[in-house]
Amino acid sequence: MEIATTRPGSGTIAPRARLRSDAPQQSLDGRWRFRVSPSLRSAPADWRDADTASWSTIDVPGHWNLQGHGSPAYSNVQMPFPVDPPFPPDANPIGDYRLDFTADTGVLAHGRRLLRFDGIESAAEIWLNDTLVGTTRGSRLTHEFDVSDMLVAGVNRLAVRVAQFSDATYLENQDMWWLPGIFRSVTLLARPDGGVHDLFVRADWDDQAAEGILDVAAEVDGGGAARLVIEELGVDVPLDGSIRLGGVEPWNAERPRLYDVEVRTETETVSLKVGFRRVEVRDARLLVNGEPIMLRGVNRHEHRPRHGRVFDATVARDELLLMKRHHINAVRTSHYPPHPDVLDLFDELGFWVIDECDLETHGFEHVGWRGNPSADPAWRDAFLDRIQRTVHRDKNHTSVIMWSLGNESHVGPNLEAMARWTRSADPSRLIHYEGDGESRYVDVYSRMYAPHDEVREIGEETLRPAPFDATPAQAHRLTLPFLQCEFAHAMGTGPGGLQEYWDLFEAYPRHAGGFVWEWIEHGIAVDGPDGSSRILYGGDFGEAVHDGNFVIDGLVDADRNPRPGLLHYAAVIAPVVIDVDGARTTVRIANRYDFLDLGHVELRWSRVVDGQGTASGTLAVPPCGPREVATLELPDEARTPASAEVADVLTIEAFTTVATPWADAGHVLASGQQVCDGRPVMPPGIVAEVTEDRVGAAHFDRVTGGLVRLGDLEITGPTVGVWRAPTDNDRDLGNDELDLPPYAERWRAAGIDRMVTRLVDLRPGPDGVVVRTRTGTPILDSAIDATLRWSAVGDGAVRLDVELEPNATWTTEWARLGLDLVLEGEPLGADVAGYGPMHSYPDLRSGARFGWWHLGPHDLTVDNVKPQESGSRTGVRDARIVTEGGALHVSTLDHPFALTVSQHSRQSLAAAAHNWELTPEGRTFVSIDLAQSGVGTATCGPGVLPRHRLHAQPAAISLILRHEPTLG
Ligand code: IPT
Repeated sequence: MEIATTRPGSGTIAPRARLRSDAPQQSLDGRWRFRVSPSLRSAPADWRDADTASWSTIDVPGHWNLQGHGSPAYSNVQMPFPVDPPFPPDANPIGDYRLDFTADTGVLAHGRRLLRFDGIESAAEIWLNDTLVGTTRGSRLTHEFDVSDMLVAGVNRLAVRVAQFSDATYLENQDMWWLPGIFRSVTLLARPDGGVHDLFVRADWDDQAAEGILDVAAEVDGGGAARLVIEELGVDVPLDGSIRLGGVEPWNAERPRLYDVEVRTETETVSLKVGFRRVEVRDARLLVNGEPIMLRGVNRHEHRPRHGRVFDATVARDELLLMKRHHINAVRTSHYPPHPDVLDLFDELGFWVIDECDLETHGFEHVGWRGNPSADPAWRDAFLDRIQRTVHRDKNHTSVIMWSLGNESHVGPNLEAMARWTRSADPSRLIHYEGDGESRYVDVYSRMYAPHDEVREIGEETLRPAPFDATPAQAHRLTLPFLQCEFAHAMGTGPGGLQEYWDLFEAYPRHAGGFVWEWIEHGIAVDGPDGSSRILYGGDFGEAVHDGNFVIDGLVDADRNPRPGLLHYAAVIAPVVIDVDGARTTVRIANRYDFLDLGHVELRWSRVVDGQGTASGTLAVPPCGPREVATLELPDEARTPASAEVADVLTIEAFTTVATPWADAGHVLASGQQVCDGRPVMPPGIVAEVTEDRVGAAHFDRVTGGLVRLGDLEITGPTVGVWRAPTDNDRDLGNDELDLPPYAERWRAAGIDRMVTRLVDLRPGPDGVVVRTRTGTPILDSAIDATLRWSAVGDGAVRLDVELEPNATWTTEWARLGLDLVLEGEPLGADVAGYGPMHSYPDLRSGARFGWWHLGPHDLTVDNVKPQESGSRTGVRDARIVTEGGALHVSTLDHPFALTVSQHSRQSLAAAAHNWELTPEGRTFVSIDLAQSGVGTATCGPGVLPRHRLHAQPAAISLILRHEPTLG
């Protein structure tokens, strides 16, 4: 087997469209015989005819290292073996696959038969009945072979030898698990004489004439004639050139109107679903059907925690429905064409798609791009073969608006050759490649992780006259729309700064949106010793080279449960924006659909005072076309003053009045609020017993000055805290502050993770106790002075007035400024009047609404695969925290606070590498934060924006605390 060439695979027929046909076909998926050898040299020579009785069996499609043969390995940019192209390492698992099968009579009835492989990682040699069929390169690309002369009636023997690594690995260094094997389907196809071998359907839309233009180029075996049939439109004509169709509707991602089209020859009928649409660039804007569009996108990898990249139709459909429910309208198929059926779903459900070629030579970055295949003529055919397979397979899909040449492959003539070929083969779509640094041979200006300021500058530059000394390349770029093919790295707690990006995308006509990196976390699930499922990441399988948890960076977890980041993103990209004026007189509705009016939307308003609904109603939305704004009067009941203690909240929700394939009618698209802070009522004052260690219900430790008990609830603290358990983003650099270490390191160096408190004094007075402390960092002289005035109020409650004052020596920004309390018993939940239900931080809060939220024990924090800070609720005015030991009620008398209630201490979170390493601590860790830093998206992209950073500053708050009895 040859696995160190620079060439494409061999023996295949020319790539062609994926067609749904009535010709017979036979799936060869199922249980195959399988054996793995540690290297090519040690792999037995007799593999094609050896007795397989001693071999094991394996699922095809599947990855062998997820089926008990070896283990998965994860690396991002780094190559897992020496960069020595085109050679793979000697230690290179070789999988031998064997299947004896009887061909169906239907398949045998036709003279021509093809054998199709939809995906084999990374290189295969295929034999049928001891005859070499051919070889494959391009793991996520379809290869078809003509086996007409090899297939026999009776038993056929198919033998496939697969190398985990090969020359192809240098072109497939995507950021994902190395998962070898035949992981997509294997199919035998009968090809009728005179059948439809290939089709290229171009369904254009003429916006001026409001007509579709259908151009179908067919390659009929034997050159015979074909008919074009569109029953719905009464079309039944000989297939010949293009036809204009009046009375059709265009396709767009918001209204994905498809027509059933058939192409019939005497011997075969192929059926397609076709949508009419035109993609173009005009005045540096991205237009579809003449209208500018906004890509509200995600990068989608194919991943399932126990099956890797093996497709499952139900999972894929559910996942796209989940995207639609969260307003995602665009997918970049990072970084390879997905399973072919996913394209059908994109067409049907409505997504703008950047279909990306299976190409990434990122590993060469580590050697300064020395020897990069993109620039080496020896690899040229391999590059062209990859894009040709991509374009041909998917060329009939309406949803595909751009072809992407690949990801992170630097520069070189081979990429330019791909672009040239693509442009000539399919001028109806745009070409994308982020790595074309000057946008010379692409149709869109694409960047990844450009910081906000740069996004603003890129938007500005098309609003000014082009500089007189612009080079031709610069002048060309100024005519292009801008998108971020990757932005907002959804790793851990984050991504912060989404709203700030989106405001810029909306502000500049050139901007066409972007794609969050990434949709899904690629955790691999295994059974732990106790039988429960554990999610693993890079390094957990003993890899010598790996990139740790960098593969856990999704808006949904590996099982596709939404992370808070998805909920915030959904609010940022919501198709309707609702603003209520402060006086509650009017509400302003902005339609952010690109094509739909708001005829399918109604508004529901509701008024909640201190948690009790007081009035509600619905409002019809006046006519409001795409990108238009409407203003509505609010009814009197929405605004009459009420006396609230906590808050008086008016919420307006936009909901759908019709069902869609992804949501029932009543689906909430957006909400807006107007929150009036209440006037807290002080419990009646009492004369409480005050001693050095007691103020009413509060019992103090005379040594520390902290609480030991509130009523019957054991409680310690408050201590002053400015640290958080570093998030993934805190541990990383951020592309805007390369001269500073990551926050986690700065915090560690400043010692804020180990602050020490000294009691300055504890003085009983006539109505309470004043405790003064100084909390300082070890090693250094930075400190925060706290004055805590405790007084007893009625109903067993205590009042706490806090003043915090940092000294002048602080140089480190803080994660937060708060009061930390530890309660006895594991947390059981919390009732919170504040912003929720999901967690929020200053730069990650678009989806949070003020409400009276009940949080169960699992809602309090986020079960991140790698533990870190999470779970803050901002704008809290009142909260009841319930633990096994009792309940603590906290409410503010002035400013709202941010509340974090955790089952684990920050030290435990920071020390654990996986969520399953954490053990119950028997306590509940509560933080009442007076200020917080944002979270940023520094794992890739900008860190915390200056306006969301927290510099040392004084703060004060007045709180009421009380122990409340719990039932049972
Ligand atoms: C960027 C990659 O394109 C993507 O595949 C992924 O690795 C992402 O980063 C990080 O998760 S490349 C990066 C060096 C900007």
